[in-house]
Amino acid sequence: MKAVIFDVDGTLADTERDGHRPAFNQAFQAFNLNWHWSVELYGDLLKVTGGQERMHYFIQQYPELAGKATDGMNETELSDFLSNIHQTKTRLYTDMMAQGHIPLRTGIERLINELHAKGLRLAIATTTTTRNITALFEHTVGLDVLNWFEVIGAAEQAPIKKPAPDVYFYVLQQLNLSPQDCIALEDSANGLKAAKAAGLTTVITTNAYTAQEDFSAADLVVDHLGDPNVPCHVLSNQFKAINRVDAKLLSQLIQ
Ligand code: XBP
Ligand code: MG
Repeated sequence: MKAVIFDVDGTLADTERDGHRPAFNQAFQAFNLNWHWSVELYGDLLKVTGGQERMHYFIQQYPELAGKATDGMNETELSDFLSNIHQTKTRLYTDMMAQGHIPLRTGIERLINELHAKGLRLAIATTTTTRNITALFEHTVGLDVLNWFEVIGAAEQAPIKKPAPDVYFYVLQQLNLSPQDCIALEDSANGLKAAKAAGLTTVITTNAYTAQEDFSAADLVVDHLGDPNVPCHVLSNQFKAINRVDAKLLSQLIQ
């Protein structure tokens, strides 16, 4: 194992329900839209990765909730409108991160520190925007830790989002490594599809939104990575006895 590639939303931190979702809702208000994404509705909207793509899906899939606000717009006008909302949403989201209410998930800081100490290479492969990654690190473990990540593949680098493998292809190319030398950490079926389509061994940490998804293609499924006093639970069939996911276990999965 030469590198570990981390997904962001849902994997590094539970950012969706109490981060992205309320930021979207506040942005809708700022644009005088009476759109509101409930916790439950957001679970369905998460089928689509990428904030702008998710708003497109909402308008198409839930016309009774979306109302007439975008009626009469052509494709370009609609994309510009959603892009403006999304910029506001990103600002609101980063402001929210600055309040520091969203911690990293169990075991993330421990594993990042261990991998870095062992000289393993670190990368990020996400569909979210770079500013959101910076905000998450800045207000949790700090930007020094973000600097340990050699490659950051985000929305700007891979406009075709997961489940497409593009962002993983970008990261592998930048690392100049083959997928056999790397492992991906993901939390969702879309993330798993993307990582697998790029040929990567993949560990899934489930969360409330993704726990029921199909992870049969994953190499290991756990509820979280585990910490010394907080053992993880293995949800797939192998390695039942482990308490935490560490560098040794990750390299065993690759072999
Ligand atoms: C998760 C996503 C993102 C976020 C919202 O990305 O699909 O769209 O929900 O962020 P990942 P943006 O799990 O790959 O990190 O609004 O910036 O898209
Ligand atoms: Mg994710």
